[in-house]
Amino acid sequence: MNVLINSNDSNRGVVIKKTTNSYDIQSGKSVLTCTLSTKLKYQSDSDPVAVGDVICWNDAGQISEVLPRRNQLSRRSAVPMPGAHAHEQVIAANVDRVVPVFAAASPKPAWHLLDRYLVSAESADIPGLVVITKMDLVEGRPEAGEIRSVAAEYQACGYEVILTSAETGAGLDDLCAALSGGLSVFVGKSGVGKSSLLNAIEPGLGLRVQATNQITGKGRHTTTHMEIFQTESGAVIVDTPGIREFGLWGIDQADLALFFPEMRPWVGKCKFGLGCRHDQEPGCEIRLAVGRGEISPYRYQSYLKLKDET
Ligand SMILES: Nc1nc2c(ncn2[C@@H]2O[C@H](COP(=O)(O)OP(=O)(O)OP(=O)(O)O)[C@@H](O)[C@H]2O)c(=O)[nH]1
Ligand SMILES: [Mg+2]
Ligand SMILES: [Zn+2]
Repeated sequence: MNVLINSNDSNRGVVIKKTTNSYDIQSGKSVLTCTLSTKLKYQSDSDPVAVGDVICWNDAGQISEVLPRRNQLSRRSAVPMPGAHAHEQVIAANVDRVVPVFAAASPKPAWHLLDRYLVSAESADIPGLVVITKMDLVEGRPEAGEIRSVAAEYQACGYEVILTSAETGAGLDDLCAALSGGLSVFVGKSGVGKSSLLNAIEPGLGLRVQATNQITGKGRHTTTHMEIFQTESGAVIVDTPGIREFGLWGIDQADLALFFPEMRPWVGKCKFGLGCRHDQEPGCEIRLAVGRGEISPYRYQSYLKLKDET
């Protein structure tokens, strides 16, 4: 398994589970629980260790070193109280695939989050794979058509989109195939069905799932920690707790269009070259491409919205 390959040294392993102040480390076939060394704890104001990290531990069973990361999927942390500083929250390290999960219904898809996940993945140079699950809830209804057109829109941008149902098993073979090799991170709002998909792929896992609120369709924040699971089919997947908001972190406004793959070919070709923010500037090739129908107006609006946040 890719992520666990480098874990054979005697005091080196991969973080496979993270709860408050405690980390499970897989090293070879064994798993041990570590805390953070004082040095690491006070090194930064955010947690220096994420699932997927390769770490070394000391004789006291504390993580003493985090090896350099290949990449990391981050978001802007929610600010706990007014006046507090936002910081980078690393969701997972050494990631091969970011998998935004949406429910076709219950909860209603919050599509505005999709471009946030994908832009964050692109900025870390991690491929994205879009999953829309609970398709059984909409088959034969008008919502199914709407979902297929959203799927087509993202496929046109070069993303693989898989429609599934943990209930009927539809799409699970395709999903397993797409997840094979490397570390995949499921991200999405609470209740969209992330843990249910894992259970459907690997029934032995028996992860806790919980019905969404019948009136609001909102999830109940059932999964409360990050954990990596390996499946018989060869997938290694991080199940994450439902995320309410996903703020962009560390993305420069000048680079944002590069993280929309369909806009990338035009970057630098506008009248104002790399100085163009692709908004009201004359001679903007991206806006012209939107006008010609080569870039989706929906994605372009999403770009403008995210630009104002960076
Ligand atoms: N009809 C239907 N229901 C599903 C499907 N997948 C999940 N559910 C239901 O949706 C509810 C929420 O599923 P979970 O797997 O707990 O969702 P989650 O994304 O892990 O939620 P958090 O752990 O809170 O982030 C449960 O009642 C599941 O049974 C599906 O494909 N079809
Ligand atoms: Mg869950
Ligand atoms: Zn431009």
